[in-house]
Amino acid sequence: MTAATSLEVIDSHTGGEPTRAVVGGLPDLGGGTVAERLERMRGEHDWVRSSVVNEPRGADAMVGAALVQPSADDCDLGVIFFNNVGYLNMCVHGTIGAAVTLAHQGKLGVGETVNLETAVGKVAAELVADNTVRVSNVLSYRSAAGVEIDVDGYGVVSGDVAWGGNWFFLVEEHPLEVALPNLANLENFCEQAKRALAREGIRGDDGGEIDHIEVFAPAGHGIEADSRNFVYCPGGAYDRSPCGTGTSAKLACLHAAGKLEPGQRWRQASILGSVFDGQVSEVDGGVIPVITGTAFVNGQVEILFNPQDPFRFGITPATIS
Ligand code: PYC
Repeated sequence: MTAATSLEVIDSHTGGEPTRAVVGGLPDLGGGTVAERLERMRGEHDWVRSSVVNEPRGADAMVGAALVQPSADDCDLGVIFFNNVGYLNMCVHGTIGAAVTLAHQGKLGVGETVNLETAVGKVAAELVADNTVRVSNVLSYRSAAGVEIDVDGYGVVSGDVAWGGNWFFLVEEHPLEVALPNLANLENFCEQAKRALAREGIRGDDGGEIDHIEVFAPAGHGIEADSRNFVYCPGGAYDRSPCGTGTSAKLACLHAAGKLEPGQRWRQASILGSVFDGQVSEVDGGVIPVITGTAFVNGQVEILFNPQDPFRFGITPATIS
């Protein structure tokens, strides 16, 4: 492990969901694509992830965004996303957070766009107004419709499998109230659904684990939106935002079902009532979702590593086993 001195981070939240951008102090992750450097970070420098997002400094819902040099000529920056248990392919709320972080640093002005290399392709983030960012995401598509799984405690449930930069299982019909007071039941349902997918060998069509579960309800509560969701993330935290990759997966499913025209607006509310505005354009093999959301920088921290602190690299299962 590289001797850690300090890491510079800037905190933001996108519709209530935190992003901690690492803007200085990263160890040398070597060359290659962002996907290759993500694997190097996972294999050799996972202490960065656990120090930044795990307790005692972080929280389960926090997503990290390590800003690195891009390898692609048409990108301005690279970004590696991570969470409390591992690495994310892509994260739209984190991209929105990264863009307002760049604005806070004076590196992105209103009307300007930053092209970002992620582990799964190029995305573009335009600062359309102070704190408002429009993200053009990776190609998204529905890979299977009406997939039935047997969820412990709930019986047979049908949902769609879709890619929006991460793999999602999207459930419209379920017995749950999609509201914060029902959090424990929502989490239990989603965890059981995730286990059922694994048990029944249902994966994304590239063999990837379906590690995000998304359930929907009418927006309700006086919220101006087309739908409200609850998104259960790998690691057991729920997304406080409407989840941009999850919204992308939803848009891809709506489009595939003939329920969303190119350019038609879809407003996706989160369990907290924060809203992402989405629309798609058609491309070969699916759609390019464009998601607009709002984020605020709310902290700037230097992470310190006292050699006498047993939890300086964050609390992980390895710390306590
Ligand atoms: O906004 O794409 C997203 C996201 C993924 C996981 C948490 N947020």
